Amino acid sequence: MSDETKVTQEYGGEQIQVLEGLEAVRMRPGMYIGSTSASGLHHLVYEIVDNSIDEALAGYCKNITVTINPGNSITVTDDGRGIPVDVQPQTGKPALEVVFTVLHAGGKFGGGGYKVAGGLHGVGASVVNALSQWLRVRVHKNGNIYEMKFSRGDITQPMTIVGKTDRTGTEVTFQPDPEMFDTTEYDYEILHTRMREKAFLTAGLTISITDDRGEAPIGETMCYEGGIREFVTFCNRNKTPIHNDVIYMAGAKGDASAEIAMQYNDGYNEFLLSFANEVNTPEGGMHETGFKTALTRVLNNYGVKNGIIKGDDKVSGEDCREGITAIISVKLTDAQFEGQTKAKLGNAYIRTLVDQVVSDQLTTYFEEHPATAKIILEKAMMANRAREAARKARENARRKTGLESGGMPDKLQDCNEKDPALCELYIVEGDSAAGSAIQGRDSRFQAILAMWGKMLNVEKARVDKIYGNDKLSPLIIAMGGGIGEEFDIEKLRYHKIIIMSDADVDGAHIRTLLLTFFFRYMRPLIEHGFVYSAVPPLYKLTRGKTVRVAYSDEQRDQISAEMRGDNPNVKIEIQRYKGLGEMNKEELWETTMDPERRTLRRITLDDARRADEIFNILMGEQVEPRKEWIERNAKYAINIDI
Ligand code: TSJ
Repeated sequence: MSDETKVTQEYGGEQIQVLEGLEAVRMRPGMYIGSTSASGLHHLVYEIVDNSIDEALAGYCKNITVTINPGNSITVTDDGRGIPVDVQPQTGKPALEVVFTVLHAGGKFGGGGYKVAGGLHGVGASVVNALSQWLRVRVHKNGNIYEMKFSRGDITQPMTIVGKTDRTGTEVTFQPDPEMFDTTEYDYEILHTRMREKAFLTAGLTISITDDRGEAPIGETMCYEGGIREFVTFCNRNKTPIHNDVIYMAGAKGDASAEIAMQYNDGYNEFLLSFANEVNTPEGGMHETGFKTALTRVLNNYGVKNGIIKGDDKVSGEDCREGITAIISVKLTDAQFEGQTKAKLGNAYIRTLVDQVVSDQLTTYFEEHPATAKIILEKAMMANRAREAARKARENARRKTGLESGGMPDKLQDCNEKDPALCELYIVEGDSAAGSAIQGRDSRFQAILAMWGKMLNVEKARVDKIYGNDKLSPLIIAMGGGIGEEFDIEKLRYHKIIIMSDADVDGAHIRTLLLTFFFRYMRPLIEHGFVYSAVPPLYKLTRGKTVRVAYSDEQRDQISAEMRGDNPNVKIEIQRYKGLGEMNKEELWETTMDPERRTLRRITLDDARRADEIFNILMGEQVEPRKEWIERNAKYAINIDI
């Protein structure tokens, strides 16, 4: 297909789509899968699996398998009806071929339409095909096994019958193209977590995931008859619930439906996960707003009506969500995803639907379960009192220390520039690295905050304790935007917050803690893309007077070959940096801090959520999940004092 190929095709009799060649995908892969980093690589799997899940939602598929094969190819199978193979009158080609070779205009990230359950199938298949070194599809249908093969989107084997079968279903195997991705190594944990999420969201569907790359296969078969109720139980698995039941609410209006499951634990964090058409909406939107408003209203109404809340002692939204674990899942045919990352649901009528469902059913639930209602309300009132006391204490502390007038912590070496958009805050672990960073930085716009020692266990702390914590309060004061519901991005003093820590166990520890802290108490910071991880080099290569650095093993080998040139016997000295502290100030500036030469990795909400999850497991009260996690992740295990 040439670059100019543009075909117009009728879809479902009404939806006109402009179709273009798959070259567009290889030209700008980020437009179609978000990025070419690990996240984009994993996205390929979701695009394929989503098709099988649509088949399950349409009622035709009960089992899905996902396998990571040796060499990092992926196989997805289902027992659905099988992709149609008949020749389409409009194109003169088998539907199967069209699914894999024709791009539907504007991918998910290009602002195009969104597929709905039972609607447009195969939307992502051509994108995955274009970005695969090779891809093979087999369809079991009409008693035959149909097979077709591709390479980088081009057909290498037209549709062929390769055998007989007595079942129906689809099987796709693809090898991501190394020319297109920064990395082609799949992370089992990431896929496992995502598939588990999909299994929770589609009650009764069985999804198996297997990693066949190691000596022995690992994997899990997941099926949850209880759907999102079981999802809540799972999320609370290393917490202590304060009431037995998971509260479940559901309702529908027209084509739209909403389901909510929730349960409170004895902690202080809010854990809310929301989905629209089984797609996670980390930035929330109308469904979350509807839930929050209704929850606050129901609790206050119940409290006033039953004499638990007296006078003006109303509880706030944040009070009502202390210690809550809630899953909100909505389905709708015209989902509008908003925000830069299309992570926020915009349809206003969904707010009304969720609000109504929660108002009616939670009120009824409380009337039928007064003991549970009392426990929940008392928790919210306790949160309210603590917050009030904390606010007073904070005001006093501010007056005493003169923080109001802009006093900055000792541990901060600030920059001269005052415009937050130009300012960077490096959070540096350890004394010696902080020393080099202070000397090596460009003090016009780079500030350094040194952090060390074990941080507070945020899991067990309420907002008031966090302000009082001697490790975190310098950070909060230096950043200037406050925390929790008070967090104000306008007051932030730096628009780049850069975590600079070693690539070792302690570095991973501090990164996990900081990301968890940002995720819980300054989430908009991550949503705005203000948080980064510095990427220090791993190796220093020296040949005579020439010095270069490498950030990975592959790069080390490549640079060493370049430096050697045609001269096989020349000595190239390779030194492994053990930590930031080993670099002198010039090296640190040149490799890690100079905006012209450094690499920064932007932290996504997904990264932060994963940190939060690891944190929960490592700091939680339950021993089993921690043991399991450490066993599974032995090679990256974070050595933490627990
Ligand atoms: F992504 C993909 F297209 F490659 C893909 C699609 C991959 C995998 C693993 C499965 C699927 C897929 C597609 N599973 N099931 C289906 N079903 C259909 O495409 C289908 C089947 C029958 C009918 C019908 O109206 O008879 C309609 C459709 C859309």
